[in-house]
This record gives sequence, structure tokens and C-alpha cells, in this order.
Amino acid sequence: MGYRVAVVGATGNVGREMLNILEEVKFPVEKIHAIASRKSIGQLVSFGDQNIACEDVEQFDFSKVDVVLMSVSGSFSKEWSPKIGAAGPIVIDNSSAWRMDPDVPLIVPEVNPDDVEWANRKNIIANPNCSTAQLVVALKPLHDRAKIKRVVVATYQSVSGAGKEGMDELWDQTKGVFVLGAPEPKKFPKQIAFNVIPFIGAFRDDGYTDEEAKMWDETHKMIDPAIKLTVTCVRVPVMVGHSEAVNIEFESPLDEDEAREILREAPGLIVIDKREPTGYITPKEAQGEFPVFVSRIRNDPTVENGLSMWVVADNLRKGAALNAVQIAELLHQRGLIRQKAIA
Ligand code: 2RA
Repeated sequence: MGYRVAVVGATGNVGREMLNILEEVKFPVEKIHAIASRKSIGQLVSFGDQNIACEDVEQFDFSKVDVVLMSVSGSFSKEWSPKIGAAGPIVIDNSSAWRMDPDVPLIVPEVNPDDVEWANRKNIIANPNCSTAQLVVALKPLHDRAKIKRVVVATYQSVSGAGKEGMDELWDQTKGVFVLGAPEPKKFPKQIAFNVIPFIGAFRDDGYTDEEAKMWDETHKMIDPAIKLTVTCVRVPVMVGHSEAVNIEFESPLDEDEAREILREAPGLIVIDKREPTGYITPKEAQGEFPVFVSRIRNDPTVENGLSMWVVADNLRKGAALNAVQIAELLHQRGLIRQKAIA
């Protein structure tokens, strides 16, 4: 017996990955629906070896499904997730709309799986921002051992985090540079081809960006509000895969060898850490993969109990679609998805 599943925002980068991953992990799907906005009605998207036609979100009867994976804008989710949740299915939302709502659990299954138990407050579960998801998978097992005091992070975020338009802009500018000159930036504020941009999202009054604030807010909600984080988020000319240079100060001693062993044993992580010219992970190698990869684990002798490391993941997978599907699997394992007879 499977579930009736709907993916809302099925034509986007993350929506398409949600469909791919539901099929790859063999999530028990009895009936799948691809839902999109009016302009994409009838557009075909693939689910395994089937092509399914997108249905209109305005017309769709959400009481006919058990679980809904949403990959839509925050404003769309604000309006639609409560309506869908009230119709019956559990909503797993990838937008920023619900992440900090005290009645909505924000979940990375390797980090805080038990929070699914109170998902029935609003029938909505939030997926974290892509750069937070990979960070917390790496921080949690270390925090459990030696309590993290402070984290300094610089991100190197791929253009796919800004959607298909971001990928098209990098591609067009890269080609254009060699022909007529790079086209003017549209999606990003400056040229992204052959460049890096230390600005993602929108500025706040304190000079940080909202993308940076998401990393500490979400880490506080999922792991521990006592952890201090300072963050610089940077867009880089990489198609898929976010990287992070992470420096950590612990309350008690934890050296690089023990940290490496802890991370090797931790769920959802792969350590690739050889001190040779190719002994680390890059985003190109993480693309299409499920785990979070950790490399370059080393003591930081400039602070007491300090450690530095390099953390990489596929932002469309662990940073978004895979995490959402893992939440659905967790709900399934705990018997928390309502099963209703097919109408
Ligand atoms: C980005 N964090 O990379 C965003 C996507 N959620 O732009």
C-alpha cells in the first residue's frame, strides 16, 4: 500500500529533483501528481519511466492526497500551505515561509528527527535553506561530543540555488564572454561568469544578508540556540553544489583525528580527507549524490579547541529535494502519514 503524493512546483529545479528522488529511493507511491501554476498546466515532467502532465494548483483537490512536497516561493507557500494542510495531507515545504514558525518543525532527519512528532500542529513541516542543511549534518555529531561555542562560515554557493534562471545566466554569460561580451546581469546583481559575488538574498539593517541570517536562525532552531555563528554567503560560478569553509570553536578539546572518526560514523556524511593533491571533495564530484561530504579536517591552533573543515553537498538534493523526501520517509517509518482509501 503506497501513498498519494503531490509535488507542487514540479517544473522547477527542486520540484523535478523531488520527483527523481521519490523514484530513486522507491518511496511507496501509489499515485503521483505533478502540480504547477497555470502557465505550466499540461507540461510533462518525468517520474521514473513515466511522463506525467502537470495539473493546475488552483483546481487540484488536495484532500485526495496524503503527502505534499512543496517547492514554491515563500509568498505562495504562505497562502497555500495552510489551505493544503487543512485539507488533510501533511505538507513538506521547501520555502523560507514556515522555517521559524514555532508551531512548524524545521527538520533535517539526521539532526532532529523527533521533531516530526509535533508536525500535526499545522500539518506543515519546513525544510531548511540549502546552505544550512549541509552545515547542520556536519555540526550536530561534533556538537554532541564537545559542545560548539562558535562557528565561522564562508559559503561558496552554486547558481542552481537561484533556480533555472541562475543556471541560464551563468551559461549565457560564460559563452558570451568569448563571443560578443557577457550579457548584462539579470538574475544576479553583477556578472557571475568568471567572478564571485559576496551577496545572496537581501541586505538587513545590520549589514548581513537574509541568506546569512537563515544559517544562524535555522541552526539555532535545529541544534542549539547557544551556538554563535557568523556567516558570509558568496555566489560562485558553479552550476550545482554548495561548498562551505567552516571554522569551529568547541567548549572542550576535540582534535582532528577524533573529529574525523566521529564524522565517519555519523549519519548522512562521507569523509574524504587525504592529505594529497586530490584528497578532498569538490562540488563537481558531489553533484547528483545524496550525502554531505567533509574534507580538509584540521586543527586550528589560533584558538582554544579550534577545528577547520570543508563541507560540500548537492544543494538541489541534500539541500532541498532529498531532505524533503527523507522527511517523508521518516513520517512513513513512524506511521505519521495519514492513509485514506483512494476515492
Ligand atoms: C541559494 N539558498 O542558494 C538559496 C537557495 N535556497 O540562493
